[in-house]
Amino acid sequence: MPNDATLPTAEAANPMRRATHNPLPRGNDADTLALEIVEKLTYSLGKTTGVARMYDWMDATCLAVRDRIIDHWISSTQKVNKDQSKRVCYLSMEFLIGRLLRDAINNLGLAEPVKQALARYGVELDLVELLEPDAALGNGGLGRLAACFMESMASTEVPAFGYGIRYVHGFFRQEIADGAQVELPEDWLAHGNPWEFERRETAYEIGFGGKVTMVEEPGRPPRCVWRPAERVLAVAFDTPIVGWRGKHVNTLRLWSAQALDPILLDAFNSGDHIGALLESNRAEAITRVLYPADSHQAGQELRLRQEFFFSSASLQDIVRRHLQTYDTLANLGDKVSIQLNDTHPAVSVAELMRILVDIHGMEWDEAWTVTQATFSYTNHTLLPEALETWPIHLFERLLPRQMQIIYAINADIIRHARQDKGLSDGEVSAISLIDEDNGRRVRMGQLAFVGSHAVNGVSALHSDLMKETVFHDLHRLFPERIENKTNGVTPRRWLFECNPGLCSLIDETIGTAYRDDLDRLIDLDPYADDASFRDRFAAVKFANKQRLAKVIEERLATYVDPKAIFDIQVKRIHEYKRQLMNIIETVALYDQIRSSPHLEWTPRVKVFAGKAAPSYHEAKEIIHLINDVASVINADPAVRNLLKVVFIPNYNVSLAEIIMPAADISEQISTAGLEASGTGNMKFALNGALTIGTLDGANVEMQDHVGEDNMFIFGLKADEVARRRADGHRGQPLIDQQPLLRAALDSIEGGVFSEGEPGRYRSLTGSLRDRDWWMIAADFDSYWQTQRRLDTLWHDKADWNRIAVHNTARMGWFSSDRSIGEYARDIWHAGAFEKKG
Ligand code: 26V
Repeated sequence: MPNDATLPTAEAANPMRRATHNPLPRGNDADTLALEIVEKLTYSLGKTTGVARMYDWMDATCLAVRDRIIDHWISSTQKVNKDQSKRVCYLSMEFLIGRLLRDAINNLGLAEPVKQALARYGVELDLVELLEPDAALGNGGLGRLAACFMESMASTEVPAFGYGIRYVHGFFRQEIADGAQVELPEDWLAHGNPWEFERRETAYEIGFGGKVTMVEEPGRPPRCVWRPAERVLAVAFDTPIVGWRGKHVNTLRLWSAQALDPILLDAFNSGDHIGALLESNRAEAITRVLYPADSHQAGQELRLRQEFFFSSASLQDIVRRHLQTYDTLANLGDKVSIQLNDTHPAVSVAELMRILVDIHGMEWDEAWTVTQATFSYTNHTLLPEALETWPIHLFERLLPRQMQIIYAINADIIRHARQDKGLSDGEVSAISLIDEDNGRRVRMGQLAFVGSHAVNGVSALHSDLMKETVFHDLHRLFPERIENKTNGVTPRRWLFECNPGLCSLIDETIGTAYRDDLDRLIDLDPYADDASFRDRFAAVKFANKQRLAKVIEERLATYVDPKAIFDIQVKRIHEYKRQLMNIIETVALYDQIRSSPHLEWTPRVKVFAGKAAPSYHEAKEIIHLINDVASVINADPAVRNLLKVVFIPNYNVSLAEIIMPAADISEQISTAGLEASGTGNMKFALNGALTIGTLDGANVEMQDHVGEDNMFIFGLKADEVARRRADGHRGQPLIDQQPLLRAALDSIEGGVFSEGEPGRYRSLTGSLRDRDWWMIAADFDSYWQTQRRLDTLWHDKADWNRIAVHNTARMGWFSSDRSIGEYARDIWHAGAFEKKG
């Protein structure tokens, strides 16, 4: 098998080369950087400054900055190796990293000199940065969290590897045509990727299908051997992730699929030019596209192949590296922590057992102890439709040995449940790894749970609900296992980089200590009562709104007034997130403005952005409705710019960086109990937006930190939602009692926003009248009232800005450095919390 264990290294060939890396000291001044960038332009890209295009400057800048990261990368790796430090391996199907240049420049403290260096050639750094493709290797919150965590692990010096998939096509590009979403392929690798290093020597064979046989050899206990029918190669591509102040650099290792034989030469030579490439196409298909599914199960064979592909490659890599240092796998859990980011890598539990037992001959019980010590699992959703299960027949056909192992694990768990804990049949079937009721399926959540020593939710409420709902019975069996780790966001990207104006103001006011410890933002809190500070804070917000208004003008040819309230909801489009409630409230407001034009209305701009999974019909209808409402309202002179509605297409990390600092109101209005955490809520509040939201996910803890008076909470609580649903809640009786809501629905159904096709939104409004599963009719009135409270508050600028300042000042706890610190302390025992010796 071609991997770097079998190839001679430079060190082996010549021991003199073992010398530790002593990078040349490089000046951090503009002169040196200008020289280095031009050197890259010349010798790596083959261009002179005279003919270089903006793209070339972008590549050259990335490469010059990358060299400096590499210096830190090598020294970080050498230090971790020398100290034999415990490593965290973060396995995630998604890493929504976005652009990396600004992150790198800022974390290395090179923003000014790089800017000046480029300016010498008449090149603007801000424009260069815009040319970097936005790496969209994720759907939404789960993938972005993985990216924030990678940055925070580097910043807090937790030795870590991120393991995932190098999708050729990331999350689709969204356009809006006639109001509807159109999905187009995304092509982030089209011009190459300056950040990655292909490691052709780090490649592993991944098997699929085939048979399992028992092999009996003299003097050895019988063992199972899996002979896959099909094998593909997983090749590593490494991207360095540099932490704050360049202290530490970790690796994001993404796997790319290749055929073992790139071409079937015999077939080609006999004239079958297409057939000769079939095998390599089939292999490469595994890492070709990211599944655009969020909160519903993608039940495709290719998806299971992706999951196993990256899980197996990562485990083979982890085990091989471990054995380079230790002669046993018994201590794997002391030296490696593998975090399963949701259930997508859960098959790793069975695959590690196979590697330990079948390949390395470990006893089953010991292997199980090692496996549990090594893994931990984070759950990111309670939505039943998102909980992964796979049909047994598919699993068995694709992964026959892993299926046997799952049966064996299941037998052990069930025996323990019956014998030691006295569980009844009903309780046993609830914890079983096999769902017998829906055509026999493997439950990946259950597998991840039993294979881990720690299982966590991502906000306090969500972790509690996990114990009561999906993992109710497993929690009773293993009452110590579930804990909470509330999410966080990296302040580097979500404050320092995206809001330089605010950071300058904070630096001047309280100094720069908060840049190393976000809790120190609290020093800003007293300035909420300082009128001149508030004015400067508001001026920064205004400038950020002007910047967003410009983007809206450029992309949508719609003018929005930065003096109006910017009321923003950006996130994946999903019924539980209730963009529908927001747009219905907008319609009701529109009706009111038209019927009482003489009243003093507060000007508002409603901003929406987000993608809908291509197969999620209702979510796409919601996008269509938002765009239809926008066309009518924005064209109506009767509203006199008091109300504008915009849907900005193609929401991604880079757009979020412009939007977050520009919000006055952050909409976090999910049906209570359904948003596991939310992280956009944190980004907005950190940048001084006021949150209107339900007591859901991390909103609950945000309220604890910023204070009840500084958040605008409305609506049913999680337990009330559950009770109403159980009582057979219906929308129509509530709609009948709410004239504003009734009128808004009537106008949507009457075709006001879909001229000539009044039935266009019948199914959306119909389900609201009927089952109202998402509690829109139930929460509408309190949502409306709370919005009007915000209208009133807007007129008292001192009050509004005081609250905004409190939000920024009190959000320090939501740094992902704090989250990572808790994982490192309570689950991984790594980094500063490693137990040595
Ligand atoms: C994702 C995928 C992606 C690929 C296809 C199949 C599939 C099925 C289910 C899911 C679940 C996505 C779960 C998710 O993104 N959860 C979000 O995680 C955030 C980070 O913890 C959290 O802030 C959000 O509240 C939660 O919705």
